[in-house]
Amino acid sequence: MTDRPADVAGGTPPYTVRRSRQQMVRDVRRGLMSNPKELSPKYFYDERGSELFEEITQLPEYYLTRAERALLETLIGDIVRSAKPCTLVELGAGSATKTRIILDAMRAQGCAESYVPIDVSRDFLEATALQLRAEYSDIRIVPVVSDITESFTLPEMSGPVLVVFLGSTIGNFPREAAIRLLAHLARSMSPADRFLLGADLRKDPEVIHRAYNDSRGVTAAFNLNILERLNRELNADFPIDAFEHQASYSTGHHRVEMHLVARRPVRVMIPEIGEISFSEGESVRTELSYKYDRAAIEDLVGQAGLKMETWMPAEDGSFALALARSDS
Ligand code: SAH
Ligand code: AVI
Repeated sequence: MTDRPADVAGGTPPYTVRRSRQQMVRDVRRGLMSNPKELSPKYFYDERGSELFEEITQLPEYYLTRAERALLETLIGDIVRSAKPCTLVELGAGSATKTRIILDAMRAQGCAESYVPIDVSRDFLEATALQLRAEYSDIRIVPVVSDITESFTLPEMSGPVLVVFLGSTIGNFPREAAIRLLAHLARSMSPADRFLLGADLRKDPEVIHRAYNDSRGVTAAFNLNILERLNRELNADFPIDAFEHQASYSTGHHRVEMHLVARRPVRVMIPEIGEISFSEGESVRTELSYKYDRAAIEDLVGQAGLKMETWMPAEDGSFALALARSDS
């Protein structure tokens, strides 16, 4: 990779923790004071939220993770043989569970020097890095704590680099933000680097609906945890039982829209922000999750200055991997 962006990611913990808290106060103030109210999905992922997401990935209704894992297991050998990466960079790495499939394939191919997981969830990322260092003592594990919507610095790495963005996390960013993020990435890629994207595909709306409304209520707990996090970290006093999880699929927008809806009129105090009122039935939008087809992904990567080389859909059409390179 070349021409790396200038801002420093990570930094010394006390400074970045303070800075990210201030950022959180600013984001929450702006989101809860706007009409309609919203909160950024990046605030789902404190330690509890990251654990709940891991639980979601194992739910029978949440097909995304299983579908992507199956694709990786089948296709990663060919991808690694053609891209010949020595470094793996992963955006929104989380627990990096599927990443092991890629690291194993790189090792088998004979070059697996470094793994750079990037995630906004500091504690979870550090735990992931620790675990991976134990499992892959021969690979340099260099975690970067950063919001991928902002510019971030990558450590010195030997190329070629394979950048992966799995789990269809791209879908949690509206089109313009997704293009900006990918364009930023594209500018830092050398001709030999490759980008591998996991994307959830458009399908029977009922199947998508069930994936975001599971029978065990784990997705509801994941959604509500964002309010619990505001109580824990900002000393807010959200009465959690006054809010209800809602997720619906919009076929027009090709996206799941996830909300927390007030069951009754609620007044909440957030000391650094002030009082926020919710009328009965008023909602906070917490997440969008876009679903794609080949043309939509080709357009997205194209707009970002990348060129799609290979489109790899699952046989049942549930999920796809797309391999792209820089178009310059
Ligand atoms: N890649 C994993 C995890 C997906 S969950 C998988 O495929 O299963 C989404 C991950 O993206 C979480 O770990 C979350 O902390 C991270 N994330 C969400 N928004 C982010 C942002 N703006 N910047 C960096 N990481 C982000
Ligand atoms: C991380 N991301 C791709 C998940 C999704 O499916 O949009 C987050 C999630 N939200 C509800 N369930 C899972």
